[in-house]
Amino acid sequence: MPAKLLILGGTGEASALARTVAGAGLDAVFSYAGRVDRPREQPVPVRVGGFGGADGLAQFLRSQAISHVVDATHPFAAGMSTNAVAACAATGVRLIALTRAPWSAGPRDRWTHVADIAAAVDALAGAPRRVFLAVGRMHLGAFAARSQHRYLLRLVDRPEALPLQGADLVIDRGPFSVESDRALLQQHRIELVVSKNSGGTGARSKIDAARQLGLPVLMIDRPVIPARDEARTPAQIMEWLAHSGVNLGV
Ligand code: 3Y8
Ligand code: NAP
Repeated sequence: MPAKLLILGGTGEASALARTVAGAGLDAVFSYAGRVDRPREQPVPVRVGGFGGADGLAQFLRSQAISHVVDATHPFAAGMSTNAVAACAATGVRLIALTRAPWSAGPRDRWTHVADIAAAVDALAGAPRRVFLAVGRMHLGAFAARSQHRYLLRLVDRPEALPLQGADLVIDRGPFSVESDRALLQQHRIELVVSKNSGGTGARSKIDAARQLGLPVLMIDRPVIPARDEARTPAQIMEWLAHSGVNLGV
């Protein structure tokens, strides 16, 4: 049976894999959740929107004759990744994750690790500070409980409404640069950076800029995801495909 890949996307690594897969002439479909207005174009066919839970994904795998799933979603996309494990187990479709190692603090980093978004909110008790809340849009509501701070937010799309009053807003999508993030932190006189431990390179510039400026970082650890095979690079994914019988024509 010819190979047909489903790439669960939405990260820089997923886009790099799509370029490799297109270059190898493999039949693939790239999937976005539909979170942002204009997601990046891809060199393979794209579908946008949820599947309808694990059962909906299993149905998609069957109806589209998907032979392999590469879960290249973000480490905080725990719902999608959990559904991928369940749907692939139910259908017997091969699954691997393309995921990046967590960041770890270096000697000059001033990190405080917290377990999740709720723990980050708890950790923001205390005197008012100027906080760069760089966790995106979906969990902003949780931080309304800590309205004593002055927040700088960076979002991909301009929102209709914000759950945080008086926040400063930057509309931008990564990847970002250390120089521009350092300037942003200085311009807004930021005293604390709140970040997900996303790993990879596309979101790390604010962490490097914080280190250069000697700023503390509240680092949110990743959610737990069910066990699955994992790879770190598109090349390892291509090896995995070759080992599972896909003819890469080389
Ligand atoms: C829709 C699709 C590529 C992928 C680029 C990566 C890097 C730039 C850095 C900051 C942190 C944040 C956020 C971030 C980064 C990459 C990558 C990454 C962080 C796009 C994209 C989609 C999304 C969804 C969006 C979330 C939000 C999170 C912004 C595309 C641009 C904060 C995560 O408004 C919303 O609803 C946004 C939602 C999930 C987290 C949140 O809770 O708000 N990403 N980001 C995907 C879909 O529809 O399936 O256009 O590329 C992808 C990228 N965002 O190909 O170059 O690989 O991670 N994305 C975090 O890491 O903390 C920004 O500002 O410093
Ligand atoms: P999530 O909470 O794990 O998933 C919630 C639901 O969104 C899933 O159950 C699924 O709906 C749908 N979904 C998520 N990713 C999808 C995809 N790639 N294709 C089709 N449907 C998808 O996911 P999330 O954290 O909102 O992330 C959404 C997207 O943004 C993903 O592509 C992810 O890679 C990207 N992203 C997320 C973050 C982050 O911080 N969370 C950062 C950067 C990029 P159904 O149950 O209906 O199938």
